[in-house]
Amino acid sequence: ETILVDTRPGTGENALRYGWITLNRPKALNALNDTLMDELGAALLAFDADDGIACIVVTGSEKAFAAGADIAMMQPFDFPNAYRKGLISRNWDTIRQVRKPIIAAVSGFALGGGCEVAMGCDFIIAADNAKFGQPEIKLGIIPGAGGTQRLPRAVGKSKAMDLALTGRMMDAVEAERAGLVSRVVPLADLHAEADKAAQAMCGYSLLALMATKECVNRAYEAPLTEGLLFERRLFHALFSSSDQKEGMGAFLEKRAPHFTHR
Ligand code: CO8
Repeated sequence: ETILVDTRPGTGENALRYGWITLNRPKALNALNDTLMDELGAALLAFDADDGIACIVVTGSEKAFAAGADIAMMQPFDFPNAYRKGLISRNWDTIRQVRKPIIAAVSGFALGGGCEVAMGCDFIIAADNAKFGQPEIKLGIIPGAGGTQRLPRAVGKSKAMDLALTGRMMDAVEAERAGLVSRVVPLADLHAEADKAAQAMCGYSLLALMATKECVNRAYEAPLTEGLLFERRLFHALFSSSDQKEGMGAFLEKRAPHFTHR
C-alpha cells in the first residue's frame, strides 16, 4: 500500500467527517510513482464523491511529506515513452479535480513533485522541520507538475527563480514568510493542528466550503473583474440554500447552527 486511507469525525452535532490520507513509501521518503499517484487520485476522488465527507487532509511521515517523483522510475524514460505514457499528466492532475478543501500537513522534505503535490492542495500547514524545494535542476530536468507555475504564484518570481535555479531548500520559517504555507507549528502538534482545521470545516456548510474554494481558485485563472463577478454570482446563489437561512438564523438566535449542506 503506497497510501493509507482513513476517515475521522468532525466535531458537533450532524458534523460531517473528513478524509485522512497518509503517503506511505517510508523506505523511499514517499517518493511518488505512478502507483502512489493512482492510489492518491482514486482516494481523493472517492472522498470528493462521498456525501459524508467535508474535506481531506494529506500528510506524509515525520521525515518526508514526499521527496519528489521517484528518480529510479524516471531515469530510464525517453521522450516518446514519457510523452506517450503521459508521465506526470496521466495521473498527476487528479488533485485539481477535487472540489472539496484539501489540507496538506507537511513535515520533513517536500521536494520536487512532493512540493508540487503540497501546492496542489488548498493550503499547507507546515511542521517546524519542513523543508521545501524544487531540486529538479540538480537532475538535469525542470519541475514538471506545476512547480514553475504554482511556486511563483505563491512566493513571487524572485524566490521561485532562486529555488528552481539553485535547487536549494527553504525551511518552514522562510516558507511561511514567503506565503507558501499558511502556518508553522511544532512537529509534535502537526496532526492535531490539521485535525482542528479539518474539524472546523466539518462544522460548516459544505456548499459554502466548496464555493469558497472555487472562488479563491478563480483568482488564479481570471482577470479581477471576471473573478469579482464570479464571486458575486456564487455569493448570490448561496442565498438559495437552507444553510444560509440556518447560519444567519442561528447567529440571530444566539445558538449553534445545524447545517444540512442543502
Ligand atoms: N526518488 C527515489 N528514491 C528516493 C527519492 C526520490 N525522489 N528521494 C529519496 N529516495 C530514497 C533514497 O534513494 C534512499 O533509498 P535507499 O535507502 O534505498 O538508498 C532513501 O530514499 C532515503 O534517502 P536518503 O538516504 O538520500 O536520505 P537523506 O536523509 O540522506 O537525504 C534527501 C534526503 C535530501 C531528500 C535526498 O533523499 C534527496 O535529495 N532526494 C531526492 C530529492 C529530489 O531530487 N527530488 C526531486 C525529484 S524530481 C521530481 O520530483 C520531478 C517532479 C516532476 C513530476 C513527476 C513526474 C513523474
